Amino acid sequence: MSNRHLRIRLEIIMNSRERMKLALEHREPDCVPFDLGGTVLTSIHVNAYKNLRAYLGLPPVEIRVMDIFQQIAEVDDDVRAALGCDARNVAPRSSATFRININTTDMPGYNFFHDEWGIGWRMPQDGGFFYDMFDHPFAASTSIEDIKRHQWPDPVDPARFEGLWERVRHVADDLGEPVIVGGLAAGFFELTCWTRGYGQVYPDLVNNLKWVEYLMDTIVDLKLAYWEVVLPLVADYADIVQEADDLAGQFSLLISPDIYRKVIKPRHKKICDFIKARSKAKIFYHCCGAIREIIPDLVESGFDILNPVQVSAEGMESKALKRDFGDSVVFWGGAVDTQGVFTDGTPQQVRDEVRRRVDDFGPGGGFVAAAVHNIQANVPPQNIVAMWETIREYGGYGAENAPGHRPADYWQGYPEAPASHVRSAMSPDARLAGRALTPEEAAQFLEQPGEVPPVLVKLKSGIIDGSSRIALDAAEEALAAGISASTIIDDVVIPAMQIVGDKFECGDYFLPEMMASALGAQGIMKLLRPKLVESKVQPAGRAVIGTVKGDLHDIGKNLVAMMWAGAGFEVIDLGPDVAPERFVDAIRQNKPDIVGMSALLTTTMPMMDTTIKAIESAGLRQQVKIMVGGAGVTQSFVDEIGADGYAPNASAAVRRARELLRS
Ligand code: B1M
Repeated sequence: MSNRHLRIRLEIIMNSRERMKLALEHREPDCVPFDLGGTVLTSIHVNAYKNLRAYLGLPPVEIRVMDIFQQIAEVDDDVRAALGCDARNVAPRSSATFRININTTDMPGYNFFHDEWGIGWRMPQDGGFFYDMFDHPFAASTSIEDIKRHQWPDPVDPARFEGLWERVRHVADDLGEPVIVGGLAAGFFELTCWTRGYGQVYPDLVNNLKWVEYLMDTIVDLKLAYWEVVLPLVADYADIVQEADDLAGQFSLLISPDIYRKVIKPRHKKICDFIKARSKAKIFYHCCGAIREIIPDLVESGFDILNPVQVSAEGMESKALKRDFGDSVVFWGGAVDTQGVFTDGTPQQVRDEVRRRVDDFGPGGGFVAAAVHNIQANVPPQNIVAMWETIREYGGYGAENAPGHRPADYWQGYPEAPASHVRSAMSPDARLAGRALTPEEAAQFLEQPGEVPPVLVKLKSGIIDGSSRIALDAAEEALAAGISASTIIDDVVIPAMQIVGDKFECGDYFLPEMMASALGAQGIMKLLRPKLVESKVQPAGRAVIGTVKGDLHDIGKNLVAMMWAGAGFEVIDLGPDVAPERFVDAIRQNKPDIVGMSALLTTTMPMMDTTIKAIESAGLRQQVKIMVGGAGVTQSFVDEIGADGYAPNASAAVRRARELLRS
């Protein structure tokens, strides 16, 4: 296809900066602004970009990488011109005191480096798509002194700002494009997760709050120092400034609204107030997943723009979002989700989807059209062009047929989402997390008739409220009092984790509470395992689990592993990024009853299929049940790849594993 053939039915009458400014003020410009490559969160993977260029009939070029971690491309001017991209990133440069040194020899199979925050990143040499984190400077720290001693990046190193003013002036005055000023790395909560490790931060929010707040404040201070220098420098040229944190998953927030309001929101507000006191720029905030419940809080914090508007996540239905929050936030993204038809649908399906989103988000302005998150490596170019054409075709304002004025004749049975289609906020029960249960509450949770030894009450409440130290002490006390390991597990640990799982499933518990409880249960299982072996008690089953090759998302996999351990399974956790041959080796070595695989990316889900085939080829398929899960995994996918089972969450994973082992 040649770029001459791209169809634009629209009369373009504004430049990109004028168009964007109106849209950000919730007014209708000539057409919906379109963003590809304007931020490191609305760009395109280098592989997809290469394909797109070829499809547009543009000559091959050496592709510049905009962000090494995500392997996304710098969108070249010829593509920008062909598609009429309306946003351009003017990111500060990296500090002169730091240079990325990619080591290609010292970690077999990987290229790796440490960034200026001390975080280690690696990418598989064989077909890797991304650099993934593997090393966190505070992974083992508990002391505030460690945070003080750490070699933090210099946020105001003049090298970062060299030539910045000239660049913003050029973008605004010469190119007539809006100026988006990038922040200092990721958001403060995200950087907290990256420097500490996701597995630690969430339980920290329950039982190590002072330490983790100190870490957060250290990072917030670095961010403020950065904005203090950059904002006066770019002055009124800055139209948009960028911040980002991931606070939600596919079905709910990762942390409770309560923790958001108490711990994160005051810091978000501090950053936004600081920026707004120095600039008229709108604040762009990236947060994936199901964030509906805290959108009013984000607005109160001072964010003006929400991205990526993950319309496939729970409660993120476009029409209802626009209806409920369209006056107070700009939606930047949401045009089509890489989790769905964008990747595996036909161009016509993409067109239908995009038109529907343009019709939902477009009326009255307040919408910048972009795909949900960076366009992933496996999105076909014809679908990208179908998205773009539809935005251009249906995104024109002013005409009779503009968004909000045409009949919805193309979409039958379009659901009218209720105002609050999300998991509930924490019920009063959940507030038990963070304090010990009263004896009455604990006895109620034990659901056991008759007298319960107080030490077991203490143990059970310790697990449920995430106080791992109390729980472990109680387990030791119970053993010393002659209570058997199997009684402790069967009567206390498993029922306690069942309650924790139920609370997670029904939305009373979020990741911090769940992980704190699960860590407690894991510690107890470690303590009890030798006793079980001594008394020849068999575990409920043996499980091998891992996140598949190329995929780093391990929060959900860790939860499943912890819940399995809490349910009495012996769990061999292979970690994230596990190649098929490692699964095969682990089966040979450990002879598990069940193999669990997790994948969160549409680009890595096919690796589950590859892994199952490798297990089959090794002649091991009949020996194990295979269970899979992850945000995008559905029952039909499970059937397609021939897995034995699937569970939508960690609690269901326990039930399903038991069923599979019975079958
Ligand atoms: Co990423 N990410 N991410 N990410 N990330 C998603 C998955 C995404 C949906 C966001 C989006 O589009 N808005 C998107 C994927 C889109 C797609 O596939 N088309 C995405 C992307 C694109 C990416 C990158 C490519 C980044 C990029 O281009 N910008 C990059 C890829 C890195 C890599 O994997 N190689 C990336 C990186 C990251 C972070 C490092 C920043 C971080 C991961 C940290 C970590 O795990 N250590 C991250 C996060 C946090 C997310 C979101 C926001 C949250 C995921 C999560 O932890 N959820 C996610 C948004 C979303 O999910 N909508 C997103 C909480 C967790 C408890 O849920 O993992 O679903 P989940 O697990 C559940 C169930 O699924 C189930 O039980 C769990 C507990 O209830 N389950 C199982 C899981 N495994 C199971 C196994 C079972 C049974 C049940 O049996 C064995």
